[in-house]
Amino acid sequence: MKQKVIVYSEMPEDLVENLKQQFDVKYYKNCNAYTDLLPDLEEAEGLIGSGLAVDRNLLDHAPALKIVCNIAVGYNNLDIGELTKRGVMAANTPGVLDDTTADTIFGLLLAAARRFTELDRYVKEGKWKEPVSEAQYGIDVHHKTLGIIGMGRIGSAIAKRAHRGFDMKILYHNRSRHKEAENAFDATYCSLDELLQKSDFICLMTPLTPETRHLIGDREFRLMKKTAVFVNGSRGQTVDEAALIRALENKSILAAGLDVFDEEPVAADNPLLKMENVVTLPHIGSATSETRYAMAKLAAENLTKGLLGECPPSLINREVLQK
Ligand code: 8YV
Repeated sequence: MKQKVIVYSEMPEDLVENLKQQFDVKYYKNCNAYTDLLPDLEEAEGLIGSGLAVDRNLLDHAPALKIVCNIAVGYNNLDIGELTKRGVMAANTPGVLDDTTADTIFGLLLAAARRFTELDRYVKEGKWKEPVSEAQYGIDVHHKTLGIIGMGRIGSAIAKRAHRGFDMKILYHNRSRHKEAENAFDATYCSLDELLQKSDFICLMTPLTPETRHLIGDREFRLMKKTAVFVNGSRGQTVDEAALIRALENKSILAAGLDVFDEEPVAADNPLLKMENVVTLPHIGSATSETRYAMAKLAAENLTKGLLGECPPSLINREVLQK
């Protein structure tokens, strides 16, 4: 009998077909909570998709589960401790989205500095009646200082663009030193406070963990330059959003570029949506056809290998193999 697999997010049809050849696939294109999956959860050995909270509640209903595959690099939706305790493998999709996500984040940075979205509205609303003046000027990006919080794969891809393309000076803060980025992009390691004080642009790229929740709040915004542009490409909860709103209202920073929010989709009455100096995106870091396909393919490979008794290429909790 084929092993039962639940696909809980939309996935390219050819990849679903491949999975169907090997497994008994239950495809839920729209799933908001694990309770939607209850008809199949009891017997499921594999779970693949993005964003579903895989916690104790779900796991209590999934006693046969062997592997959970995120179609995402971030895995704050997975309770890794609980999965490992129960001997369930967890996998994500690192690497394949680095360049695409770095492009998005650098685009946000440029858009916020040069006021692209605000001035796009200005043109479309018929307000462009004469040559632009100081009122429409932005600030330069090239030759400025970029602070990257979280120098992982995506952070490094941002550093590469900034250093090689825009002649920027790179500061970074990370759990550990990143010698490759130091050598390749002349990146300088510094404390979080020093980075916040010295950077013209700040990109927050750290994964969401208990340690990074609300990493940036009132105190941190106060440390930033009044001319700083803050970009969040990690998770909404790494920032105290109320503090960000205060910082923008009090003009203690210049502008922000946000791909992620505390609540997603963002509520229509969120004050950030009314601010001209905030560029907002609907969490599209990795959202290109090519990259989303590559992520789904890697996740499917993780799933297949895991269920066939091989080591998934991007297994997160290697400890389960020792059990
Ligand atoms: C999306 C992401 O969360 O990979 C991640 O961690 O942030 C994004 O790519 C996800 O893949 C789609 O919902």
